[in-house]
Amino acid sequence: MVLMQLLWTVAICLAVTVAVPTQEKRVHHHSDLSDHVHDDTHGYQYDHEAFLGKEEAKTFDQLTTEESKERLGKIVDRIDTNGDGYISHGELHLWIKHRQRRYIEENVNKHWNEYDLNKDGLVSWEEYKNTTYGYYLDEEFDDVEDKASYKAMLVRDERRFKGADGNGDGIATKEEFTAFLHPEEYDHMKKIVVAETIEDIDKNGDGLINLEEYIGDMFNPENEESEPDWVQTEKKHFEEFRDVNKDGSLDAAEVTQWILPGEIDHADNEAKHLIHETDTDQDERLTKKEVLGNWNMFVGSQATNYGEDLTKRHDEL
Ligand SMILES: *[C@@H]1O[C@H](CO)[C@@H](O)[C@H](O)[C@H]1NC(C)=O
Ligand SMILES: [Ca+2]
Ligand SMILES: [Ca+2]
Repeated sequence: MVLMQLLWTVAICLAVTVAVPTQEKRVHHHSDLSDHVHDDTHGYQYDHEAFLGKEEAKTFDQLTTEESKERLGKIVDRIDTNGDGYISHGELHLWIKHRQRRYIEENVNKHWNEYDLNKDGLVSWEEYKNTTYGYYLDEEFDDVEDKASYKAMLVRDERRFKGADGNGDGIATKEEFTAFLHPEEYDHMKKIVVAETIEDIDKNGDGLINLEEYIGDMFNPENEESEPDWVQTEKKHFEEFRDVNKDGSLDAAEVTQWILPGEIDHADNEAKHLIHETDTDQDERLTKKEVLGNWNMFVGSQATNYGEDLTKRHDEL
């Protein structure tokens, strides 16, 4: 009995976890502050990467507790830009935002040299095209179906590249290339992100997403498979929330609201979180003493890593 119930629970959980990502996969969030799950009961890696940036967090992981605390103290002075001896929410928010920005930059830098073939510090459309599609567009690449889909992707990439390339000279600066790779971070690229999504889902080519197309993007019934409950929920969702003007289809404005919702500000949330966990006298700002008193939430060290390993091992049992 108990086992059956357990199996059922697992089955239901699986159904839910399968359902949510299909619908969610279209939604573009700002990149998160860390790839780690934010769960402080399992260690502070998320907080460390948010507070320090990914690379810097790794450096701290090699330090002793004393070194780590000492460097943290210096960082506190840097965050306190108005020098009043307190870290306000505004100061911490700005600091984390700058770290986040660096995270995106690091991501672009990782690929930059592959694309910048002639090493002139710029990436032309042709350089990008050759690097990404060179092989597939080659005469000898004769998988016709794949070739067609690569060609379609090429057309899409070219439009996105042109959108990111502000002055239209076919050559991207690093900033422009960042907009190309991370369009959801840039207001002027949002139209293109929406257009790409509509093209993916719009099967009859009218430039709108009707209910059938919307569901078809998430659910492909196999044979006689009966419709799962979450599909009903999604249909309701479409009618009640997504199709704001109730004309039966989603236009660009409605798709924008869906896939680029009023943004979650991860940096703001993280600043609030760190202050909430650290502010012992509850005056809503942090002194250096408070930060150092809760140092292992902000930065790592060899000592905290050891602790996290123990937690992991415990979980696996
Ligand atoms: C891209 O590839 C073509 C064909 O191989 C070549 O002629 C052209 O010079 C390449 N362009 C760049 C910028 O590498
Ligand atoms: Ca349509
Ligand atoms: Ca305080």
